[in-house]
Amino acid sequence: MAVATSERIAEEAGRRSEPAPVVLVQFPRVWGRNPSPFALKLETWLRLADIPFTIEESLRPDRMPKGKLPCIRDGGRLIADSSTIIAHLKATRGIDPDAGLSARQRAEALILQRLFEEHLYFVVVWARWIDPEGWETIARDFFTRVPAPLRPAARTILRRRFARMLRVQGLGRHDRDEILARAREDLAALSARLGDRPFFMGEQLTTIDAVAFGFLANILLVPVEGELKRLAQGFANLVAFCETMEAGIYGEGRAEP
Ligand SMILES: N[C@@H](CCC(=O)N[C@@H](CS)C(=O)NCC(=O)O)C(=O)O
Repeated sequence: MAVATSERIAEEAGRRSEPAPVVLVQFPRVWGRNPSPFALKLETWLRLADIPFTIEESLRPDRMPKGKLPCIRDGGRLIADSSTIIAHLKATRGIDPDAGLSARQRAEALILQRLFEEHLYFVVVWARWIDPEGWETIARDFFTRVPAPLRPAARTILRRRFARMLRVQGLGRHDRDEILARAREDLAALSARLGDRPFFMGEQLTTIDAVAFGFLANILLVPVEGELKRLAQGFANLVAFCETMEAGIYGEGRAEP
């Protein structure tokens, strides 16, 4: 019967049709990779989950649902927050790199994620925007899209904004040595947790490795010189982890979106 046949064809086509690629909305890359640890985390996760995506560059986090980047556009929806986005993609694409983890490993991954996102992140912000050595690079490289006459004002406004943010968050109330001591503790804990295994959960590449790469690559693989980078370089396994991730996920032969 003609109708039944065309219905069957439509049904079959529907089953086969892939969802449109996700659009990753993020700040433009600087130094060849995303300078936002959260955006680099998400881009790394999309690559490790093998989810097709395209990139839309934005300098307007204020136009996003939560006033921050990254976001994604997926089937007409604009979704904010790297972790919310990963949960959404796991649910809608049926892809979960963490499926093999035990309840205890999931708990450990969450604790590690909080260390990266709720503490080390602020150390990175301090090392870039406040510490004079890092600020030199940021002042030079982060404002190239701002018209030259506006650059000095843009630098002052943004640097003040980050100083205020760090004060409200709390890290900015410590002196340089105290901040660096805390950074050293974070890095030592991460290094001890990674040990001699290739990935944070062992042999298996999971979401926490995308989180870790987003942050560690933004310390170790970027030209922001300073004590934070020198401290991190003292942990050979963290350096090796970054190099393995970089080669495996972004290396030669991996297509750019
Ligand atoms: N929880 C968010 C954090 C994102 C975030 O902090 N993004 C920063 C850049 S690293 C941002 O957009 N800041 C812009 C602003 O605060 O105006 C996530 O996981 O995506």
